[in-house]
Amino acid sequence: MRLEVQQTPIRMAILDPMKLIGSLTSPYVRKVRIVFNEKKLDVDLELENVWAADTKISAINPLGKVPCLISDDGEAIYDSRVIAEYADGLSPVSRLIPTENRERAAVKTWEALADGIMDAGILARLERTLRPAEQQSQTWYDRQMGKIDAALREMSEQLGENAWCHGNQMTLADIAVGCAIGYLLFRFPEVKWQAQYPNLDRLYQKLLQRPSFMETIPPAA
Ligand code: GSF
Repeated sequence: MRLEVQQTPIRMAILDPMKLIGSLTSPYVRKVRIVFNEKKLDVDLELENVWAADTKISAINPLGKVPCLISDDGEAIYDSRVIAEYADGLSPVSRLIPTENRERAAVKTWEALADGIMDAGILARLERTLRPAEQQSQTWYDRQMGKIDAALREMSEQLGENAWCHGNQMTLADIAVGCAIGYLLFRFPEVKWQAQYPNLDRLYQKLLQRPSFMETIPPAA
């Protein structure tokens, strides 16, 4: 009997490595860099100044914002919440978002709250840095700072004496919260959240023990 050896052609897709477009000062970029690090996934960071006149960011993200991930198939993935979820699904290592629907929503609500601090902080900062002095609105600035105060209070209440924001291990909730309060330290040192909310400070100090957080502290200046 003749043995037929079936030859199946081996097809290998040539994929480029994933690339993350971002800056070292953006808290959203920090969040996704930490996610990649915790997931033990390699991603090259390509620095882009979205405020520079010659930025090419809108060629890949029409919203002109970072972070933007170029996946290995060459497609753009944004924004930071989508990138974080995508990265979490790439590997089973260190699950950061629970699969169970209600728990997933809880972790993503933490993320929305933390991102909301970044959103408000950035709006408040742009009001002071980009807008000419005579056009600046104190009411608008105070409105954004009020959101930051309310979100910090909520985070502190929700965290209470728990070790982590959700469940009994680190999740995307803790990463997002860490990036939001780290951003306040960086851009709004006058907001005294550490003294006001010692439990948030305890969480932040614990997160700083991790290389993923240590290595992504925004550069001074
Ligand atoms: C926000 C990204 C963002 O505002 C996300 O990725 O989660 N919802 C988005 N990025 C800022 C950089 S930063 O201040 O962190 C950005 O790219 N701004 C440029 C612009 O034109 O708004």
